[in-house]
Amino acid sequence: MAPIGKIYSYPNNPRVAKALIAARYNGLEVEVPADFTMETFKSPENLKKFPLGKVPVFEGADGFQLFESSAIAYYVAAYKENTDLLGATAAERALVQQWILFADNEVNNNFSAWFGPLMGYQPYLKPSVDAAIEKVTFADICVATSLVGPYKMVFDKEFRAQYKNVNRYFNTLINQPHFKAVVGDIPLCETALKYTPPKKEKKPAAEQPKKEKKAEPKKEKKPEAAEEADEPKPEPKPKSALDLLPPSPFVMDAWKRMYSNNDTDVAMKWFWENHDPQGFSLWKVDYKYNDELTQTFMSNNLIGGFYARLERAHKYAFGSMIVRGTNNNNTISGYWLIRGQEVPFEIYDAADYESYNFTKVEPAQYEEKKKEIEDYMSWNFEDLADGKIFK
Ligand SMILES: N[C@@H](CCC(=O)N[C@@H](CS)C(=O)NCC(=O)O)C(=O)O
Repeated sequence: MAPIGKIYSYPNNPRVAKALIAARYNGLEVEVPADFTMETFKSPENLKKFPLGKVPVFEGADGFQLFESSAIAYYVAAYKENTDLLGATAAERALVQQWILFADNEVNNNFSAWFGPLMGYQPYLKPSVDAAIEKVTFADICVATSLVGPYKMVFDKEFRAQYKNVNRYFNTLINQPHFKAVVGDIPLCETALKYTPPKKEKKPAAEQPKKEKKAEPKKEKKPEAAEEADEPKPEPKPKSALDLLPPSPFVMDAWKRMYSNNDTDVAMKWFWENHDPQGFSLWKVDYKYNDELTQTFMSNNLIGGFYARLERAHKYAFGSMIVRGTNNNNTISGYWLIRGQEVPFEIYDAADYESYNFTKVEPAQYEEKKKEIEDYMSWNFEDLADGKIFK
Protein backbone atom coordinates (compact mmCIF):
# COMPACT_ATOMS: atom_id res chain seq x y z
CA MET A 1 0.00 0.00 0.00
CA ALA A 2 1.26 3.47 -0.86
CA PRO A 3 2.15 5.66 2.13
CA ILE A 4 -0.65 8.05 3.14
CA GLY A 5 1.93 10.79 3.63
CA LYS A 6 5.24 11.80 5.18
CA ILE A 7 6.15 12.81 8.69
CA TYR A 8 9.17 15.07 8.98
CA SER A 9 11.25 14.92 12.15
CA TYR A 10 14.65 14.07 13.54
CA PRO A 11 15.08 10.30 14.14
CA ASN A 12 13.50 8.48 17.10
CA ASN A 13 11.25 11.33 18.14
CA PRO A 14 8.62 9.80 20.50
CA ARG A 15 6.16 12.39 19.21
CA VAL A 16 6.42 10.64 15.84
CA ALA A 17 6.18 7.18 17.37
CA LYS A 18 2.52 7.59 18.30
CA ALA A 19 1.55 8.20 14.66
CA LEU A 20 3.68 5.30 13.43
CA ILE A 21 2.23 2.92 16.00
CA ALA A 22 -1.31 4.03 15.16
CA ALA A 23 -0.46 3.46 11.48
CA ARG A 24 0.58 -0.11 12.20
CA TYR A 25 -2.61 -0.83 14.16
CA ASN A 26 -4.56 0.52 11.19
CA GLY A 27 -2.49 -1.30 8.58
CA LEU A 28 -1.32 1.96 7.03
CA GLU A 29 2.04 3.19 5.87
CA VAL A 30 3.57 6.54 6.70
CA GLU A 31 6.96 7.57 5.44
CA VAL A 32 9.58 9.25 7.60
CA PRO A 33 12.24 10.60 5.24
CA ALA A 34 15.68 9.70 6.54
CA ASP A 35 17.41 12.70 4.98
CA PHE A 36 15.64 15.12 7.35
CA THR A 37 17.73 17.87 8.90
CA MET A 38 16.51 20.57 11.26
CA GLU A 39 18.49 23.07 9.25
CA THR A 40 16.62 22.51 5.99
CA PHE A 41 13.38 22.20 7.93
CA LYS A 42 13.90 25.71 9.24
CA SER A 43 14.69 27.17 5.84
CA PRO A 44 12.63 30.31 5.07
CA GLU A 45 10.86 28.44 2.30
CA ASN A 46 9.79 25.62 4.60
CA LEU A 47 8.81 27.98 7.41
CA LYS A 48 6.20 29.40 5.06
CA LYS A 49 4.54 26.00 5.18
CA PHE A 50 5.20 25.27 8.87
CA PRO A 51 5.75 28.62 10.60
CA LEU A 52 6.21 27.16 14.10
CA GLY A 53 9.44 25.52 12.95
CA LYS A 54 8.74 22.58 15.22
CA VAL A 55 8.69 18.92 14.40
CA PRO A 56 6.96 16.64 13.73
CA VAL A 57 4.91 17.88 10.80
CA PHE A 58 2.87 15.89 8.33
CA GLU A 59 2.39 16.23 4.61
CA GLY A 60 -0.23 13.95 3.07
CA ALA A 61 0.06 12.30 -0.31
CA ASP A 62 -2.85 14.57 -1.24
CA GLY A 63 -1.04 17.71 0.00
CA PHE A 64 -2.86 17.90 3.35
CA GLN A 65 -0.63 19.50 5.98
CA LEU A 66 -0.60 19.22 9.76
CA PHE A 67 1.56 20.21 12.67
CA GLU A 68 1.22 19.14 16.36
CA SER A 69 2.16 15.53 16.88
CA SER A 70 -1.14 14.52 18.49
CA ALA A 71 -3.13 15.95 15.59
CA ILE A 72 -0.88 14.10 13.16
CA ALA A 73 -1.22 10.85 15.09
CA TYR A 74 -4.96 11.38 15.45
CA TYR A 75 -5.26 11.81 11.70
CA VAL A 76 -3.46 8.51 11.17
CA ALA A 77 -5.61 6.84 13.84
CA ALA A 78 -8.80 8.19 12.23
CA TYR A 79 -7.71 7.55 8.65
CA LYS A 80 -9.05 4.02 8.62
CA GLU A 81 -12.81 3.87 8.67
CA ASN A 82 -14.24 1.98 11.64
CA THR A 83 -10.86 1.85 13.33
CA ASP A 84 -10.82 0.29 16.79
CA LEU A 85 -8.42 2.92 18.02
CA LEU A 86 -10.73 5.85 18.64
CA GLY A 87 -13.68 4.42 20.51
CA ALA A 88 -17.15 3.43 19.41
CA THR A 89 -19.35 5.63 21.58
CA ALA A 90 -19.28 9.30 22.51
CA ALA A 91 -18.02 8.35 25.95
CA GLU A 92 -15.19 6.21 24.59
CA ARG A 93 -14.15 8.92 22.15
CA ALA A 94 -14.15 11.49 24.96
CA LEU A 95 -12.02 9.18 27.10
CA VAL A 96 -9.53 8.86 24.25
CA GLN A 97 -9.41 12.67 24.06
CA GLN A 98 -8.94 12.83 27.79
CA TRP A 99 -5.79 10.70 27.62
CA ILE A 100 -4.43 12.49 24.55
CA LEU A 101 -4.74 15.78 26.40
CA PHE A 102 -3.41 14.24 29.59
CA ALA A 103 -0.34 12.95 27.75
CA ASP A 104 0.28 16.30 26.08
CA ASN A 105 -0.59 18.73 28.82
CA GLU A 106 0.25 16.90 32.01
CA VAL A 107 2.86 14.32 31.08
CA ASN A 108 4.80 15.91 28.24
CA ASN A 109 4.73 19.44 29.60
CA ASN A 110 5.78 18.43 33.06
CA PHE A 111 8.52 16.13 31.84
CA SER A 112 9.83 18.92 29.66
CA ALA A 113 10.18 21.12 32.72
CA TRP A 114 12.30 18.45 34.39
CA PHE A 115 14.74 17.30 31.81
CA GLY A 116 13.87 19.83 29.15
CA PRO A 117 16.98 21.78 30.10
CA LEU A 118 18.95 18.55 29.86
CA MET A 119 17.21 16.84 26.97
CA GLY A 120 13.56 16.04 27.26
CA TYR A 121 10.56 16.23 29.53
CA GLN A 122 9.58 16.04 33.23
CA PRO A 123 7.90 13.48 35.48
CA TYR A 124 4.25 13.51 36.04
CA LEU A 125 3.28 11.19 38.86
CA LYS A 126 0.70 9.31 36.96
CA PRO A 127 -2.03 7.99 39.22
CA SER A 128 -1.94 4.28 39.80
CA VAL A 129 -3.03 2.51 36.69
CA ASP A 130 -4.70 -0.71 37.62
CA ALA A 131 -7.06 -1.07 34.76
CA ALA A 132 -6.38 -3.99 32.51
CA ILE A 133 -5.12 -2.92 29.11
CA GLU A 134 -5.89 -5.85 26.87
CA LYS A 135 -7.46 -3.43 24.42
CA VAL A 136 -4.99 -0.86 23.24
CA THR A 137 -6.45 2.48 22.22
CA PHE A 138 -4.93 5.60 20.78
CA ALA A 139 -4.94 6.98 24.33
CA ASP A 140 -2.48 4.26 25.38
CA ILE A 141 -0.32 5.01 22.36
CA CYS A 142 -0.11 8.69 23.33
CA VAL A 143 0.51 8.13 27.03
CA ALA A 144 3.06 5.34 26.60
CA THR A 145 5.09 7.15 23.95
CA SER A 146 5.17 10.27 26.10
CA LEU A 147 6.80 8.16 28.82
CA VAL A 148 9.55 6.74 26.58
CA GLY A 149 11.94 9.66 27.17
CA PRO A 150 11.49 9.74 30.96
CA TYR A 151 11.97 5.97 31.30
CA LYS A 152 15.17 6.20 29.26
CA MET A 153 16.61 9.36 30.76
CA VAL A 154 15.47 10.00 34.30
CA PHE A 155 13.37 7.21 35.80
CA ASP A 156 16.19 5.28 37.42
CA LYS A 157 15.73 2.07 39.41
CA GLU A 158 15.04 3.79 42.72
CA PHE A 159 12.48 6.06 41.13
CA ARG A 160 10.79 3.22 39.29
CA ALA A 161 10.47 1.22 42.49
CA GLN A 162 7.88 3.71 43.69
CA TYR A 163 5.62 3.42 40.65
CA LYS A 164 4.99 -0.24 40.06
CA ASN A 165 1.64 0.26 38.36
CA VAL A 166 2.99 2.80 35.93
CA ASN A 167 5.95 0.50 35.21
CA ARG A 168 3.62 -2.37 34.50
CA TYR A 169 1.47 -0.22 32.25
CA PHE A 170 4.48 1.14 30.36
CA ASN A 171 6.23 -2.23 30.01
CA THR A 172 3.12 -3.98 28.83
CA LEU A 173 2.57 -1.42 26.12
CA ILE A 174 6.10 -0.98 24.84
CA ASN A 175 6.37 -4.74 24.50
CA GLN A 176 3.36 -4.96 22.21
CA PRO A 177 4.61 -5.87 18.71
CA HIS A 178 3.35 -2.68 17.07
CA PHE A 179 5.04 -0.51 19.69
CA LYS A 180 8.23 -2.54 19.55
CA ALA A 181 8.39 -2.30 15.80
CA VAL A 182 8.50 1.49 16.06
CA VAL A 183 10.28 2.39 19.29
CA GLY A 184 12.41 -0.77 19.61
CA ASP A 185 13.79 -1.92 22.94
CA ILE A 186 13.74 0.84 25.50
CA PRO A 187 16.81 0.58 27.74
CA LEU A 188 15.55 1.61 31.18
CA CYS A 189 17.46 4.41 32.84
CA GLU A 190 20.37 3.34 35.04
CA THR A 191 21.64 6.73 36.12
CA ALA A 192 19.23 9.63 35.99
CA LEU A 193 20.39 12.64 34.02
CA LYS A 194 21.40 15.42 36.35
CA TYR A 195 21.78 19.12 35.86
CA THR A 196 25.39 20.06 35.19
CA PRO A 197 25.82 23.73 35.96
CA PRO A 198 27.53 25.69 33.21
CA LYS A 199 31.21 26.11 33.98
CA LYS A 200 31.46 29.36 35.88
CA GLU A 201 34.90 30.45 37.00
CA LYS A 202 38.01 28.35 36.83
CA LYS A 203 37.81 26.42 40.08
CA PRO A 204 35.47 23.45 39.90
CA ALA A 205 38.20 21.32 41.51
CA ALA A 206 38.60 23.60 44.51
CA GLU A 207 35.16 22.62 45.81
CA GLN A 208 35.86 18.94 45.80
CA PRO A 209 38.18 18.58 48.81
CA LYS A 210 35.91 20.75 50.91
CA LYS A 211 33.04 18.36 50.41
CA GLU A 212 35.11 15.36 51.36
CA LYS A 213 35.98 16.93 54.68
CA LYS A 214 32.40 17.03 55.74
CA ALA A 215 31.76 14.81 58.71
CA GLU A 216 28.19 13.78 58.44
CA PRO A 217 26.50 10.96 60.22
CA LYS A 218 27.53 7.57 58.95
CA LYS A 219 26.09 6.35 55.70
CA GLU A 220 24.88 9.78 54.68
CA LYS A 221 24.66 9.99 50.95
CA LYS A 222 24.60 13.67 50.48
CA PRO A 223 21.51 15.01 48.73
CA GLU A 224 22.49 17.01 45.65
CA ALA A 225 20.42 19.93 46.78
CA ALA A 226 22.42 20.14 49.97
CA GLU A 227 25.59 20.80 48.07
CA GLU A 228 24.01 23.62 46.19
CA ALA A 229 23.08 25.34 49.43
CA ASP A 230 26.73 26.24 50.03
CA GLU A 231 27.14 27.91 46.69
CA PRO A 232 26.62 31.61 46.19
CA LYS A 233 23.45 32.22 44.23
CA PRO A 234 23.71 35.30 42.10
CA GLU A 235 20.18 35.28 40.66
CA PRO A 236 17.70 37.54 42.43
CA LYS A 237 15.24 35.36 44.33
CA PRO A 238 11.58 36.06 44.97
CA LYS A 239 11.19 37.57 48.41
CA SER A 240 10.15 35.33 51.27
CA ALA A 241 8.04 36.52 54.18
CA LEU A 242 10.83 35.11 56.34
CA ASP A 243 13.21 37.78 55.06
CA LEU A 244 10.98 40.36 56.76
CA LEU A 245 11.38 38.83 60.24
CA PRO A 246 13.45 40.75 62.79
CA PRO A 247 17.11 39.87 62.29
CA SER A 248 18.47 36.94 64.28
CA PRO A 249 21.99 36.54 65.64
CA PHE A 250 21.80 32.86 64.65
CA VAL A 251 23.20 32.43 61.14
CA MET A 252 21.76 29.41 59.37
CA ASP A 253 24.70 29.10 56.99
CA ALA A 254 27.15 29.17 59.87
CA TRP A 255 25.21 26.34 61.54
CA LYS A 256 25.19 24.29 58.35
CA ARG A 257 28.93 24.73 57.95
CA MET A 258 29.41 23.84 61.61
CA TYR A 259 27.33 20.70 61.20
CA SER A 260 29.03 19.68 57.97
CA ASN A 261 32.59 20.22 59.07
CA ASN A 262 32.61 18.93 62.64
CA ASP A 263 31.65 15.91 64.64
CA THR A 264 28.02 16.20 65.55
CA ASP A 265 28.67 16.49 69.30
CA VAL A 266 30.93 19.51 68.65
CA ALA A 267 28.32 20.97 66.28
CA MET A 268 25.49 20.43 68.78
CA LYS A 269 27.44 22.15 71.55
CA TRP A 270 27.82 25.12 69.20
CA PHE A 271 24.15 24.87 68.36
CA TRP A 272 22.89 25.13 71.93
CA GLU A 273 25.26 28.00 72.62
CA ASN A 274 24.09 29.95 69.57
CA HIS A 275 20.46 28.94 69.15
CA ASP A 276 18.04 31.86 69.04
CA PRO A 277 14.60 30.58 70.10
CA GLN A 278 12.99 33.90 69.11
CA GLY A 279 14.31 33.77 65.57
CA PHE A 280 14.15 30.03 65.00
CA SER A 281 12.00 27.12 66.09
CA LEU A 282 12.63 23.41 66.52
CA TRP A 283 10.20 20.80 65.24
CA LYS A 284 9.75 17.06 65.63
CA VAL A 285 8.67 15.67 62.29
CA ASP A 286 6.94 12.31 61.84
CA TYR A 287 5.73 10.62 58.70
CA LYS A 288 1.98 10.10 59.01
CA TYR A 289 1.81 6.73 57.30
CA ASN A 290 4.59 4.77 58.97
CA ASP A 291 2.46 1.65 59.03
CA GLU A 292 2.40 1.63 55.22
CA LEU A 293 6.18 1.70 54.80
CA THR A 294 7.84 -1.39 53.30
CA GLN A 295 11.50 -1.52 52.22
CA THR A 296 13.77 0.80 54.19
CA PHE A 297 15.45 2.06 51.00
CA MET A 298 12.04 3.10 49.72
CA SER A 299 11.34 4.96 52.95
CA ASN A 300 14.62 6.76 52.48
CA ASN A 301 13.57 7.60 48.91
CA LEU A 302 10.42 9.16 50.32
CA ILE A 303 12.58 11.48 52.41
CA GLY A 304 14.57 12.31 49.26
CA GLY A 305 11.34 13.00 47.41
CA PHE A 306 10.18 15.34 50.17
CA TYR A 307 13.48 17.22 50.12
CA ALA A 308 13.41 17.52 46.35
CA ARG A 309 10.28 19.60 46.68
CA LEU A 310 11.74 21.91 49.32
CA GLU A 311 14.11 23.73 47.03
CA ARG A 312 13.01 27.17 48.30
CA ALA A 313 13.47 26.22 51.95
CA HIS A 314 17.24 25.71 52.01
CA LYS A 315 17.93 29.23 53.20
CA TYR A 316 15.54 28.90 56.13
CA ALA A 317 15.61 25.33 57.32
CA PHE A 318 17.79 22.45 58.36
CA GLY A 319 16.49 18.95 58.93
CA SER A 320 17.69 15.52 59.89
CA MET A 321 15.27 12.77 58.91
CA ILE A 322 15.99 9.13 59.51
CA VAL A 323 14.54 5.74 58.77
CA ARG A 324 14.44 3.49 61.82
CA GLY A 325 13.68 -0.20 61.82
CA THR A 326 13.76 -2.95 59.24
CA ASN A 327 12.02 -3.86 56.00
CA ASN A 328 8.27 -3.90 56.50
CA ASN A 329 8.64 -2.49 60.00
CA ASN A 330 10.13 0.96 59.86
CA THR A 331 9.38 4.60 60.54
CA ILE A 332 10.45 7.97 59.17
CA SER A 333 11.04 10.73 61.71
CA GLY A 334 13.36 13.60 62.42
CA TYR A 335 13.98 17.04 63.80
CA TRP A 336 14.01 20.36 61.97
CA LEU A 337 15.30 23.79 62.71
CA ILE A 338 13.20 26.42 60.97
CA ARG A 339 13.42 30.21 60.67
CA GLY A 340 10.53 31.89 62.49
CA GLN A 341 7.89 30.37 64.72
CA GLU A 342 5.64 28.73 62.12
CA VAL A 343 6.11 26.17 59.39
CA PRO A 344 6.70 28.59 56.50
CA PHE A 345 5.19 28.65 53.03
CA GLU A 346 8.47 27.34 51.62
CA ILE A 347 7.79 24.08 53.47
CA TYR A 348 4.02 23.75 53.70
CA ASP A 349 3.65 24.45 50.01
CA ALA A 350 5.63 21.30 49.13
CA ALA A 351 3.53 18.50 47.68
CA ASP A 352 4.58 15.99 50.36
CA TYR A 353 4.13 18.28 53.36
CA GLU A 354 0.72 16.82 54.09
CA SER A 355 2.31 13.42 54.67
CA TYR A 356 4.19 14.66 57.73
CA ASN A 357 3.23 15.88 61.20
CA PHE A 358 5.26 18.88 62.28
CA THR A 359 5.16 19.27 66.08
CA LYS A 360 6.83 22.30 67.57
CA VAL A 361 9.25 21.81 70.46
CA GLU A 362 8.71 24.76 72.82
CA PRO A 363 11.79 26.27 74.47
CA ALA A 364 10.48 25.04 77.83
CA GLN A 365 10.86 21.48 76.47
CA TYR A 366 14.42 21.86 75.20
CA GLU A 367 16.00 20.41 78.32
CA GLU A 368 13.76 17.37 78.26
CA LYS A 369 14.20 16.83 74.48
CA LYS A 370 17.86 17.77 74.22
CA LYS A 371 19.20 14.20 74.18
CA GLU A 372 16.64 13.06 71.62
CA ILE A 373 17.34 16.04 69.36
CA GLU A 374 21.06 15.33 69.55
CA ASP A 375 20.49 11.65 68.76
CA TYR A 376 18.49 12.62 65.69
CA MET A 377 21.16 15.05 64.55
CA SER A 378 23.90 12.43 64.98
CA TRP A 379 21.81 9.45 63.85
CA ASN A 380 22.58 7.77 67.11
CA PHE A 381 20.05 4.95 67.11
CA GLU A 382 20.54 1.21 67.34
CA ASP A 383 17.74 0.65 64.86
CA LEU A 384 18.96 3.28 62.38
CA ALA A 385 18.45 2.07 58.80
CA ASP A 386 19.17 5.18 56.74
CA GLY A 387 18.59 8.90 56.62
CA LYS A 388 19.08 12.18 54.85
CA ILE A 389 20.11 15.63 55.96
CA PHE A 390 18.34 18.68 54.58
CA LYS A 391 20.59 21.68 54.55
N1 LIG B 1 3.33 20.25 20.84
C1 LIG B 1 4.26 19.98 19.77
C2 LIG B 1 5.67 20.14 20.27
C3 LIG B 1 6.67 20.06 19.16
C4 LIG B 1 8.06 20.34 19.63
O1 LIG B 1 8.29 20.98 20.68
N2 LIG B 1 9.05 19.88 18.86
C5 LIG B 1 10.44 20.14 19.17
C6 LIG B 1 11.23 18.86 19.08
S1 LIG B 1 10.60 17.58 20.13
C7 LIG B 1 11.03 21.06 18.11
O2 LIG B 1 10.80 20.88 16.94
N3 LIG B 1 11.80 22.04 18.53
C8 LIG B 1 12.49 22.88 17.62
C9 LIG B 1 12.47 24.30 18.06
O3 LIG B 1 11.74 24.64 19.00
O4 LIG B 1 13.24 25.06 17.44
C10 LIG B 1 4.03 18.58 19.21
O5 LIG B 1 3.66 17.69 19.98
O6 LIG B 1 4.22 18.38 18.01
